[in-house]
Amino acid sequence: MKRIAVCPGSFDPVTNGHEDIIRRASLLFDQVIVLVSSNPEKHCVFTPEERVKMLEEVTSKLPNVEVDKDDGLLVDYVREKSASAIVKGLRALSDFEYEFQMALTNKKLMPYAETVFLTTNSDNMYLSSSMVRQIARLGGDISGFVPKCVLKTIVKRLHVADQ
Ligand code: COD
Repeated sequence: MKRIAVCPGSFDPVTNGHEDIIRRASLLFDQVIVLVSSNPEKHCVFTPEERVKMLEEVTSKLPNVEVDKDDGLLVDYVREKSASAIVKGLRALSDFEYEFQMALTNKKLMPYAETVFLTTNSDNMYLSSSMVRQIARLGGDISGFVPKCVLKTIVKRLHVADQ
C-alpha cells in the first residue's frame, strides 16, 4: 500500500526550514502532499495561489511531492486522500505546546492519522516566515533564509505589499 503523508502549513512564505522538512519527508514516504492550509490565527500576506506557486517551484525536483491547497479541516483532507500521516517540523521548545495540541486534537478527530515530527535542521532553528517577512520589509537580506528560486518573488511581493 502506498504510504501518503500530508505536510500542512501556512507557508507565508515558504522558507529553508519548510523546504528541509518537505525534502526529508519525501525520503520517508511514497507520496507527500504539501498542503497550503488556513490557519485562522494568521492573516497571510501571500495569497493561497501565490504560496502554492512558490511551493511548486521549490519542490519541482522532488518527483513524489505535489502541492495543493484547502481551507477546510486538515483531518478531512487527510481522510479524502487516504493519507496515513501528517508531517510537521519542530523547532525550539516554543513550537512544542502548539504542535502537541494540534497533534492530539487531530488524533482525536481521526484516530488512525499519526502526526510525525521531524526535528529542524540546526541551521533553521530560529527561522520562521514571520521573521523573513519582517527582515524583507525592512530592506534586509533574506537570501540565507528562503530557497533561491523564490527569493526574487518574495522580495518583490513584500515590497509591493508595503506601498
Ligand atoms: N524548521 C522546521 N520546521 C519548520 C520551520 C523551521 N524553521 N518553520 C516552520 N516549520 C514547520 C512548522 O513547525 C509547521 O509544522 C510547518 O513547518 C508549517 O509552518 P507554518 O508556520 O507555515 O504553518 P502553521 O503553523 O501556521 O500551520 C498551521 C496549520 C495550517 C497546519 C493549522 O492551522 C491547520 O491544520 N489548519 C487547518 C484547519 C484545521 O484542521 N484546524 C484544526 C487543527 S487541530
